[in-house]
Amino acid sequence: MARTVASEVERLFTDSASAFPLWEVTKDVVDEFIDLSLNYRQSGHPGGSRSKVHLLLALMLSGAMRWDLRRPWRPFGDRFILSAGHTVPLIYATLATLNEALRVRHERTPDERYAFPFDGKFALTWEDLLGLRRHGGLPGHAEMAGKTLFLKWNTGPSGHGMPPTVGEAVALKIAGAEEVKVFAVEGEGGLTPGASHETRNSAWGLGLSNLVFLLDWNDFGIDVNAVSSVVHGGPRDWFEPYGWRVVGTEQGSEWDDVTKVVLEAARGDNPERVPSVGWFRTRKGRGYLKYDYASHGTAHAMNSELFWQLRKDFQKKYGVEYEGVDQEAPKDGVAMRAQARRNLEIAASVLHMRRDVSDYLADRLVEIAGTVPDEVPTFFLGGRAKDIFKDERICDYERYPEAMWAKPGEKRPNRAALATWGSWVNTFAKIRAGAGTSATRTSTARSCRSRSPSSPTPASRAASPR
Ligand SMILES: Cc1ncc(C[n+]2csc(CCOP(=O)(O)OP(=O)(O)O)c2C)c(N)n1
Ligand SMILES: [Mg+2]
Repeated sequence: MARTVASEVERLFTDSASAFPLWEVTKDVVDEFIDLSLNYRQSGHPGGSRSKVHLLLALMLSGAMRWDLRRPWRPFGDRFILSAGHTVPLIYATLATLNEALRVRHERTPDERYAFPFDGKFALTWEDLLGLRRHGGLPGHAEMAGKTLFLKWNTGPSGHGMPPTVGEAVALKIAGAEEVKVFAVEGEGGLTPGASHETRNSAWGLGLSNLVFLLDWNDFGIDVNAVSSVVHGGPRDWFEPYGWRVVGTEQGSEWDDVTKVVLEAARGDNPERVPSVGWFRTRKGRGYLKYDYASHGTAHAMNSELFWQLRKDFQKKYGVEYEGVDQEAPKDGVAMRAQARRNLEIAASVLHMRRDVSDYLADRLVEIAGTVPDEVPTFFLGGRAKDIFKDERICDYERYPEAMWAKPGEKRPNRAALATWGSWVNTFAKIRAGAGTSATRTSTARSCRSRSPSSPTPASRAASPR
C-alpha cells in the first residue's frame, strides 16, 4: 500500500519535472498579470500574491489537486480555499493565464475539450483584470461567485478562512467522499488568530485526512516587524504538536522543492489519516523590487520607474514591447484604461507566441480534469434520510417535548438549550431514518431558520426567563 502511494507521488513528480521550463514561463505571465492589474488599479496586495505563485502552480499542474478549470462546479472536484483572501490577485492572474492558454488552444484546434462552457460566462480572462476592485468587477478579497467559482469560500479577514476548511472536509468525509480533498492556502500571519488553533485541533480530532494546508511562510504580515520577531516558532512548532503531518522546504520558490512538498502533502503516505500541511519558505514580494512588509498592500506608483524596470525584464526575456515604457501614465481615464488593456494583451501574447507553453497547459489541464471522478461509490447523501428536512415536526417548536423547555424563572445557559435541542433532533432523526443522518445536522438548523425566521428557538426561550 505504502509503495503504491509513494509511486504515485514519484510518478507525478517525474511528469512535472519535465515541464518545469514551461511552468517558469507560466509563472512569468502570472507575475505580469498581477503587476499590470495592480498598476492600473493602484490597489491590491502584490507581496503575498507573488510569493505564492510557485506553490499554486505546482498544486494546479502537478496532479496533486484534481480539479477542472472549465467546470469548477463538479461535485467531486477537490476544493480550494484561499484563506489568505487578500492575495486574491494571485488567483485572478493565474486563472487568466490558464484560461488564455485554453483559449489559444481552442482557436487553433476547435475541439470541444478546450472550449469554455456557457460561452465563457464563468471563465475569468485577462480582460477581466481591468475590472479589479472596480464596481461590478473583481472584488478586492476572495469571493466564490461568477468567474471565481474555483474559490470555495469567501475570505478576507485574516485567518478566518481556516474554520470553513474543516467544515468542508468533514462534510465530505461524513458523506462518504473522503477522497475529495480540501486545499487551503494560508500565510504565517494568518495563523495568529485564535480560530487557527481551533481549526488545527478540530481537524485532527475529526481525522480529516482529506484536509491539506499549504503555508506561505514569508515571515511578514502587514507590519514592519518580521512575524518571527513577535511570534515564537516555525511551521513544525505550529503544526506537529497538533498531530498534523508536516512537510516543507526552505526553497519555497524553486520548482523542484515546491513540487515535491505539494505532492507529498497532498498525496503522500498518510497511515495515521491525519490532516497535512506543506510549508514553503518564500520571500514576500518575490521579484517585485520591494519586499517583506513594504510589498504587502501597496503596488508601485502608477507607471513609476520600478514598475517599468520589471516590465523591461519581461520584454527582454520574451521579445515583446509594452506601450508607454518609461513614460508617465496617461492623464485621461480613457487613455489610461486603453494603455492598461493593451499592456495586458501584450503580456498575454506570450502564450500565443509560445505554442509549446499554451499547448502544454491546455492539454495538462484537460488531462487533470479527467482525473476528477464523476461518481464516488462510497458517497451517500440522502438514502433513507433524504426526506428528513421535509418533516415539519423538526421545526414545529410548539410540539417539542415539554422537557425540552426551561421553566419560567429558571436560569440556564444557551449551551444547555443547544445541547437539549441537539440531542432531541439527533434522536428524532435516528429513530425516523436510522443511521447516516448525522451529516445533515447543520442543514437541519438552517432549514428551520429559513422556514420560521421569527419563531423563538429553545435557546432563546431558555435564556430569557419569563
Ligand atoms: C481580521 C483581520 N485583521 C487584519 C486584517 C488586515 N490584514 C490583511 S492581511 C494581514 C496579514 C497577513 O499576513 P500573512 O497571513 O502572512 O499574509 P501574506 O504574507 O501571505 O500576504 C492583515 C493583518 C485582516 N484582513 N483581517
Ligand atoms: Mg506572511
